[in-house]
Amino acid sequence: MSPTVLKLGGSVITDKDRAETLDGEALDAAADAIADAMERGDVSELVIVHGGGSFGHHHASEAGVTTTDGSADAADAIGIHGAMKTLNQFVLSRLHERGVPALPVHPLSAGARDADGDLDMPMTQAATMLGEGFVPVLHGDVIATEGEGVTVLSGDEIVTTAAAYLSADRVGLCSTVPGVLDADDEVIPEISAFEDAADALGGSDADADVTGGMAAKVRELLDLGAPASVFGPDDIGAFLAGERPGTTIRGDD
Ligand code: IP8
Repeated sequence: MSPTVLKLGGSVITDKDRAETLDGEALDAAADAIADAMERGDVSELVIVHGGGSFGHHHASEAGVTTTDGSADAADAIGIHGAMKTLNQFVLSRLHERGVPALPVHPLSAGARDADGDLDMPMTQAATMLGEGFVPVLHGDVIATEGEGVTVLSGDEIVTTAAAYLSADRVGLCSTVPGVLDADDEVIPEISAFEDAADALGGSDADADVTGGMAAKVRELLDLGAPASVFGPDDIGAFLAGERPGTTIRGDD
C-alpha cells in the first residue's frame, strides 16, 4: 500500500503574527480529523509534515537564514531547530492524546544539502516506521548545507522528497485558505502548469515567511510525480477519506 503524505501548514497550527504561539484549537481540530480518519481505516500509512509558522519562521528571519542564505553560527541553527522541535512536540502530544502512534523525525539529523542546493535526505527511518505501524511526523527545519552553514529546509520540500522516496500516491497540503486562489479569491480547481496560476500567486501574506508562500508550494508540487491537493483546515478529513478537495496540482505525472 502506498502512503499518504499530509502537510499541516505552519500558518494553520500557529498564530503567525505572534512569536512561538500555537493555535491550539486549530491543531486540536487537525489532530481530531487525522485520528478519526485512522480509526475509520480511511488511511493506514500516513506521513505527517508540519511547517514552521511563528516558531521556525520567526527565528529564521531574526537570524537572516533562508533556504539559500545560511548561517555558520551554531546558536542560530539551534534557535531555529529548537523552536521547530518545540512545535513538533506540540503536534506529537496532540496526536498521542488521540491514540495516533506518531513518532518524530528531525530533518537536521537526517540529511544535508550540497553546494548546488540539492537535498539528500534518505527516508529509511520513515519507511520503516510506516511498516511498523507508526506515523512519522517531520517538520521544516534547518539543514547542513555545503558552503552555507545551515539553511532552511521548508516543509514543502520535505513533502516532495518524502513523497518521491516513499512512492506516496496521495499528497495533501493543508493551508489556511481553501485552495490556490485566483485574482477573485475563488479556488482554482486544477493547476498543471505554473502559468495557469502565475497571476494569482503572490508571495506569502505574512512577513516572517522565509520560504516563499503559495508560489513556492505550487512550483514544488508541479515537480512531484503524483497529483497533490491544496485545501483548507476543514477539508483534512475529506482529503484523508480519498477526496480531492481544494486545488489539485498535477505536473508531468
Ligand atoms: O513553514 C520552514 O518550513 P515551512 C521551517 O514549511 C523553518 O516553510 C525552520 C522556518
